[in-house]
Amino acid sequence: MRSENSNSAENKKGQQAKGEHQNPGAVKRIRELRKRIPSAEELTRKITEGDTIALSQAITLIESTRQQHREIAARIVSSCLPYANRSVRLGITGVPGVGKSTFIESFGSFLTGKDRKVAVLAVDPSSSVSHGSILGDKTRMEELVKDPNAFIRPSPAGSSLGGVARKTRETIILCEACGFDTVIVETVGVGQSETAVHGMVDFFLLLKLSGAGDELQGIKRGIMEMADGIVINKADGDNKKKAAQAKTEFQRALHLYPPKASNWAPEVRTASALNNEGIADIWEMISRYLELVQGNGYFTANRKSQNRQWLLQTIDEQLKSSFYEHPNIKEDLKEKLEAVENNETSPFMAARELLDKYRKHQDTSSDI
Ligand SMILES: Nc1nc2c(ncn2[C@@H]2O[C@H](COP(=O)(O)OP(=O)(O)OP(=O)(O)O)[C@@H](O)[C@H]2O)c(=O)[nH]1
Ligand SMILES: [Mg+2]
Repeated sequence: MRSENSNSAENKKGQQAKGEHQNPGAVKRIRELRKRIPSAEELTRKITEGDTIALSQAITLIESTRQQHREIAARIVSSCLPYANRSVRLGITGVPGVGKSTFIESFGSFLTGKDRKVAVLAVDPSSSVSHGSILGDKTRMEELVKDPNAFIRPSPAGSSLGGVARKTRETIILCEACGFDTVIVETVGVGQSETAVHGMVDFFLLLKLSGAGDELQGIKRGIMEMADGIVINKADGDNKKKAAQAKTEFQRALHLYPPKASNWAPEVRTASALNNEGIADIWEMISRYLELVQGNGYFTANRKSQNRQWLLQTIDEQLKSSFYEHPNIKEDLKEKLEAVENNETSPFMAARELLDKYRKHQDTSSDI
């Protein structure tokens, strides 16, 4: 991985710092230079030339909470759009410990071995404090982290899944514009994040373990329905036989689901991410899927529909935050919540009054 810790940038800073003691005039210039954010045009140009340091810088702008940064980021994403979309986007999910990181290490290395350029991103709002498990376990992605054809970025921080998903979607566009033709988006298989990731990828892969006994118990129906492929991981040693049984069970269960709009019948595979077994077989399955959906038009239709969803979700998110973060609303909302608690007003009336007030503020501010 070339870009996350920009050593060369650190070195430059170090060199600049030495110069600071020699010339007070230079100090100011250097400080200003440090503060200077490259322009949207400069970053876009560098990204489209395959510069992963510029890619990292732009992603940092996407993730920034500062309005000024977000504006630049929005311009970069827009101008990168024409260069994006020429990739395969894969979602990978599974419960903690199933072997996602180990799998991505094997699978990612397999793909870079096939001359593909692989970006690994994550959607994991729960881990925003620890900054994502994806890089917490660098040891599990030892090879991929060093691979010049791989780019790994931990999950962006954020309190809302919507915010995290938006940042990851924008990051996908930038990675593609930078020349990454395979984007892997990882998410832990708990909560709503799978749905968010499913909504931004072409192929959704579910990693499973062969447990003791009933494999299908405890698996959320929704996730099974979303999966285009299921991999029973850790099919090694004593586990091999159980994994083969689980494969049969899952394959049978998948037949019970209604056919997918893509016309693809999801398949089950066994693998050992740790021993690098079954990896080529999984890529073969994904390649066949891509061939099918690129041929029948689903690939494009699905991406179009995802873009529409992206727009609608963005509007949802922005409307909500503009309302809840409005200084005039915040106080009133507190009062109304209390009034509603005490049955002094109905939630419907309270909502109407708050929304009316919000609209009035919007009208007056747009008049200015
Ligand atoms: N035997 C065996 N162990 C594996 C395999 N894949 C992963 N493991 C082990 O399972 C443990 C968890 O693997 P991870 O790759 O960290 O799992 P993860 O899904 O990324 O876990 P989280 O990041 O916590 O969500 C590690 O000790 C791995 O070495 C496999 O194919 N076979
Ligand atoms: Mg992991």
